[in-house]
Amino acid sequence: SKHDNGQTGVITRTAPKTKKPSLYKVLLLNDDYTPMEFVIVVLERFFNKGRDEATRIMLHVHQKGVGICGVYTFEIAETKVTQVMDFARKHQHPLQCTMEKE
Ligand code: NFA
Repeated sequence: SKHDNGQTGVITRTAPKTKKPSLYKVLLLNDDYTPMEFVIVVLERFFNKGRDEATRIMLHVHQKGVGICGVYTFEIAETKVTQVMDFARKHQHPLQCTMEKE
C-alpha cells in the first residue's frame, strides 16, 4: 500500500501485507487392531507417501503411539482427517486420525 513519508511527502509503496495461514499437523494414533498394511495404504492413498516412507511412518506410530502424516492449512487438514476416519470406519478398523495446531 502507499505510505506518505511524513518528512518529505514522498509516497512510497510497500508490499501488500499477506498473512501466513496457521498450519496443522495431521496425526495417526496407534491401536492394537488396525492391520499394519491398512495404515500403510492410508498413508499412500491420503498423504501421498511412497511405500518406504509410509512404512517408516506406520512403524513410528506403532512404536511411539502417535506420528505425523503431514502438515496442512486448516481446511486441507480437516478434509484429510475426515477422509481417513471415513475410510477406517468403512473397513471396520478403529484407526484414529486427528489434527493439532503447529
Ligand atoms: N499396532 C497395530 C498392529 O500391531 C498397527 C498400527 C500402526 C495401528 C499404526 C495403528 C497405527 N497391528
